[in-house]
Amino acid sequence: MTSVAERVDRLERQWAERPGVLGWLTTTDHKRVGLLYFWTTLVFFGAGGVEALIMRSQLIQPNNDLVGPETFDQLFTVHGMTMIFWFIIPMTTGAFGNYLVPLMIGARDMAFPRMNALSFWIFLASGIFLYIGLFSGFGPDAGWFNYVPLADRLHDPSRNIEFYTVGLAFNSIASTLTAANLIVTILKLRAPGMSFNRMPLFCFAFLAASFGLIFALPSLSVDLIFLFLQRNLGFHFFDVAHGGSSFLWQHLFWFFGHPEVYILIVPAFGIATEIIPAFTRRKMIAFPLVAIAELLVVFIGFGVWAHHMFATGLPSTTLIFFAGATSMVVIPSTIQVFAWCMSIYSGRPKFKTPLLFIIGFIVMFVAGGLTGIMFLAIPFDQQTTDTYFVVAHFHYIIFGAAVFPIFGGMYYWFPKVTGKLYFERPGQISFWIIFAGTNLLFFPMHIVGLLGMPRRVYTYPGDMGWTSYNVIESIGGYITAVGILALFTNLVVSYFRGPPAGPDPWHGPTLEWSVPSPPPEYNFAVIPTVSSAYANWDAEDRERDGHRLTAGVGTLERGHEQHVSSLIDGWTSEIVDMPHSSPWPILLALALSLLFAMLVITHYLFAAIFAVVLALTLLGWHGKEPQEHG
Ligand code: HEM
Ligand SMILES: [Cu+2]
Repeated sequence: MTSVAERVDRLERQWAERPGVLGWLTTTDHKRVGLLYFWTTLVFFGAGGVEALIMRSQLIQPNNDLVGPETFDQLFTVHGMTMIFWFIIPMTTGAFGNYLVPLMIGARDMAFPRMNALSFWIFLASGIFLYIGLFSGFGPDAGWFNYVPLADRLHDPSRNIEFYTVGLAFNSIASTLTAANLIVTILKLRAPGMSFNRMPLFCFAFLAASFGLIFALPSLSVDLIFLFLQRNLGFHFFDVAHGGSSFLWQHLFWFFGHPEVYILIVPAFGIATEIIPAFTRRKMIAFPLVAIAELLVVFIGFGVWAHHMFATGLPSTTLIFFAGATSMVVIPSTIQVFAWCMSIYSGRPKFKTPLLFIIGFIVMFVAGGLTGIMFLAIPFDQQTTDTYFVVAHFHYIIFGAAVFPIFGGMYYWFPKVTGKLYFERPGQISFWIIFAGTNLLFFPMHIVGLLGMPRRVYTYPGDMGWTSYNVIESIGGYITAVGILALFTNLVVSYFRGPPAGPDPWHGPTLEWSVPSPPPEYNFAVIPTVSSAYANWDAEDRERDGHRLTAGVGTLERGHEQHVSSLIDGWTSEIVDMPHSSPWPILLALALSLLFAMLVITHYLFAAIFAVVLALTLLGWHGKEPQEHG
């Protein structure tokens, strides 16, 4: 009779990866890929934050000359791009999604482990790309939505916009791969018994965001390709003088751009629906409604894009339609706000740091949502579009409804990822500093916007009545920076000095709390069986796992094995052998980076050569993997 210790030992040997740096360069383990995303997106968050603080330092007083207009243009453009494409989306889908989704559904890995690693290396390369552009003075400088004709060759003759088009197209490949991986993993690798109505709300949120990415990114990619062809090969897609239309850029961009803002915040909703039950000791109110609302927000988000074009002269019937469609988004959003609030109110809340960040998120999201509703009034939008009122609105929504849950999630899953507890008191202090700082920073922007201050101005005259608001905003920015530094200092110190956490310090509702902290490479010694969306609270099921492990039922220990489940009911339909760590993902990303680099400098011959190298690498990828383990 094989003992449990022998089974666990066998699993550890089968799932162990190479040691050292080589292990990280060839890893396909979802947890390691998740951590690579986590650390890399934090670096980009830092870069985006520094850009923001330079802008706030420039704007702290009128007629300032800390930076000039061209530099300021690059700062706000790269800041916006970085925060959206290189911080929030890869942090939620790439870091949180990769690390947690397989653990929450009871799987051993993501559906496509090598593709997962590939998505990370492409993401990293695309970010290095963008910052080579910025540091060489060719940073994108026409704003994050890059309108033509401002961004065409005539008005922006240098390479800046090539770093925009090629950089974003490159980044989109990584997001598409991650989204496809999350969708297949959530639909096909769930633990036995995990039917849809027993799947955590976190997974519904990531499923919704992933479908959003799959359907939105093609519109952006087509737009980017059209602009690259117009700027470099004489096409006329957006060139009005030759029958093109600058409206085409805006329609294609916002058909992507508006769903994008929900793709930014819906995963964060998922984080909230994990933290609230854990710290209120009760299940989420209206579970099915919240699950549907998470999917509906993204779905409706595809039908509202022209609300970004209320001041472009579109026919009023069109404007009224899009204003009406936009108002529908309020319904699924409000369902979620009520469910979060009523679950906290009717539970036994413990106001620990993760829950504080979720309460801060609800406050900021509602504040940002209310100004969003104001834009439905078309004349109001036509008055305030391109002013600081808009900048205030989207920072409340994005910083409030995405970054706050991300910070809360960092604190909540810190014990799971590190095996250590963080220091609670400094945690709460970091929350209050960030909460006060962001409101001091972003709230006055509403007022100075209503007073007529346009966005994207690198300076302003002293007699407009805007100065005091800008001073407050900048001080708020510095305080926010101090709060964020306090947060990371606390986590780093806790990593080295924190008390041991054990597998389940919060008695969390989902399966990641049923495995050791940090989780072993094979995740589960025995594939758990599930009978509710709060599987870790189902003590009988967890006890049965122990018996099944002893008996060797569901341990899948014959190789690098993973169960595959039926789509709706989540019953196991087959067992597959998963690929293991591999050099091909990083090699493929390298070949792709060289191809894109040649496109930026429009060296088409070399681009063609690297396209051949890329094809050869793909052939290698589909060949036999070098054997690693007995
Ligand atoms: C850390 C705190 C932050 C500060 C101090 C800050 C500050 C700023 C400032 C001053 C601008 C330029 C406004 C203008 O001149 O038009 C800006 C623009 C922008 N910010 Fe932030 N921001 C912060 C965080 C974020 C985050 C977390 C996001 C997340 C996505 C974000 C997204 C954007 C976008 C999209 C723009 C518009 C860029 C454009 O006009 O093209 N910001 N931000
Ligand atoms: Cu929108």
